[in-house]
Amino acid sequence: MPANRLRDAERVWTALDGFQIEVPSWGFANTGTRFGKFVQSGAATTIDEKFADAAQVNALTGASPTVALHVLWDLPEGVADVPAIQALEKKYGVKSGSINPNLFQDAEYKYGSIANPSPEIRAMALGHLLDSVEIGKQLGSRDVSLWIADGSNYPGTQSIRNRIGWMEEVLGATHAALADDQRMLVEYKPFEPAFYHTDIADWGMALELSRRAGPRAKVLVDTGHHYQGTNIEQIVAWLLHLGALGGFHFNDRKYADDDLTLGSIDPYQVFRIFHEILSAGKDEQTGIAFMIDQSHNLKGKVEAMIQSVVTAQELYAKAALVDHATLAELQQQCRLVEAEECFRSAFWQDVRPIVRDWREARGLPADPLKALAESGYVERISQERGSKNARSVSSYA
Ligand code: PSV
Ligand code: MN
Repeated sequence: MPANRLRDAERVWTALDGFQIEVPSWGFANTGTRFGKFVQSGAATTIDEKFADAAQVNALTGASPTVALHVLWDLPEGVADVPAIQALEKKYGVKSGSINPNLFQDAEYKYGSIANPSPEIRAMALGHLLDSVEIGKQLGSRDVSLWIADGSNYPGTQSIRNRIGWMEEVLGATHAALADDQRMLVEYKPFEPAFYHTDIADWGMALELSRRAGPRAKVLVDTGHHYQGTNIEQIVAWLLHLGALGGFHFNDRKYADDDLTLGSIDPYQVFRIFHEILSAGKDEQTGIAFMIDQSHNLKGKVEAMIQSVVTAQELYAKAALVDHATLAELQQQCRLVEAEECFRSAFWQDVRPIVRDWREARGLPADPLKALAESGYVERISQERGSKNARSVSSYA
């Protein structure tokens, strides 16, 4: 094998050996749009089925050994559900990943949760956050991942500044409850469900609130939570520089928070994000949680999740091919076209043959999607779950 091909293969194999991406339990369940729910006969209807699907994705890709849990949807009884989850981890060989509190569904949160003017409702939200921290402790999962849906719909109807103070109090109290090996991730989103102001609308707000909460609070970047044209990789570079990057929710979008599958619209953007991470120092790279947060409602649940994990692996492999030494020299000398070509050529390289070899060497199927189709898994779950799904039109998760 020519020396440069051997070098590329080594880079890709090392990168893939160190790459894992968490799948969301809710990505296997029926979802829809605000206009209606699209039921799939194979969608997961129970937490057992979500674990089974996550295990299938991991078995075929070797890259998703953890599944993110949403507390109200997956652990409706809270801490009391922990033994059942532990039994599922054993049964299916995948672990619980990030714990996602739910502060957006209950009627009490109509005017906000941790930023609600009512002290009673803020206390209720804090109680749920502390339960989520406890669930994380008992499951041995590192990250409690907070998305705060709070905001308002009309100018002048809420004190934005009072709400900042209330959030600081609750986030500080949540941080104080974390075990030494736990982290708290603060996610931001510019709008939806609130349409005038959102209390944690961008990375600056998430960063400042995390900093004030404590050292184990970090920022979570959901790729769908930015305005059109935002340079997400620049935000990533800043967060890396500040040691404040906790992790990602990957999905893709064309217009807003579309929740389309990872890399489906703009794979170059995912490559650019991975490049920022891989070009950072080893310490800065450690601990970044890669997670998928998408609710594909037209594509088959398990197929789309495998497609997303495979796409992530391929884009990560491409980013690993960037020649950092050459690029740094070209950047330093401002040789713009050569620098861009050096960067771009890694993106355009077809890494799929190398990734296939890596899969086979690790005892995985060379083509995970084909292996899924041949396994008959989707047909089997569609049969087993079909009648339950026909009846489940009214429940979201
Ligand atoms: C909100 O849009 C979000 O990105 C949050 O991460 C939620 O936990 C998730 O989607 C699930 O709906
Ligand atoms: Mn998200």
